[in-house]
Amino acid sequence: MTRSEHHGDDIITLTHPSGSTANITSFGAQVLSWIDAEGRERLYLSRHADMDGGSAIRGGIPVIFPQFGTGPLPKHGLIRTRRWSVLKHTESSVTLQISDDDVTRALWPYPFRAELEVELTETLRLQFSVENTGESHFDFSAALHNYFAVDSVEVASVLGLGGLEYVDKVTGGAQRAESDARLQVVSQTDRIYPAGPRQVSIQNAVGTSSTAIATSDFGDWVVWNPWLDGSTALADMEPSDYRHMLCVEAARVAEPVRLAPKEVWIGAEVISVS
Ligand code: TA6
Repeated sequence: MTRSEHHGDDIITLTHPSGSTANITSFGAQVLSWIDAEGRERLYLSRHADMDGGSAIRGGIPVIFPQFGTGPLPKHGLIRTRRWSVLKHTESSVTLQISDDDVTRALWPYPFRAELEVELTETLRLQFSVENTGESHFDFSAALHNYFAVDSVEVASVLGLGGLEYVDKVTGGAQRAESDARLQVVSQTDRIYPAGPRQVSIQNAVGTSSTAIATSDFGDWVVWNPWLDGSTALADMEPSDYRHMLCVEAARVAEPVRLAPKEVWIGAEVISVS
């Protein structure tokens, strides 16, 4: 069964008069594809991704909540592997929602309601919101784990993180400073940049075009590429595909958010091409 046949009923397609399109699955409310107005795919999706709803989908834009990375909960939290429901759907936008249930409460005892709005204009805009529907506060981390398509990771570079301190997860969490204005990924890379700038971009992402990500809510940035050894170790990724993807993620991980009862937290990102 091919991916599209399997998820045929489940894929929500957004279209825009410019000719751009986006596909979203209700499994994890994950954006799987964004084709720009020039017909170029801007997101990476592994051809070996598990699309059967059994595990996380490798690629697109996984939504991470309430835990980023490893910890007491399943890696990257609870909602990237759950089915969401569609609240609203127009030609160019969709809003999906998910709430706590027996499965989430067995792992994390907090009532919540989360929404993801995906809007296709000249840009792709994602707005993630979380409401605390319980009686006590909770703390959470969150991220939009963007897997961007790059023609070649050796040619692409990340602009906007120069001079910043980062946590280097590849060397066990060492604190380092980014010395170059332009980050060239040349080996396994897994970094958290706390309190980064509003916008970061990938230069020469697809051809000579750049992919830019802007957010004023998330605050932190994560840059990840598994390189050859890391991608070889992943069952759901072609080893050589590390060359064709680069994760640049809008994240809130350095300082978790504390959400009081009835409070809502909103984190949005706008992805554009230039
Ligand atoms: O965002 C980077 C990261 O946390 C890496 O440490 C790497 O493990 C990646 O996410 C992918 O995680 P996954 O659970 O999807 O294999």
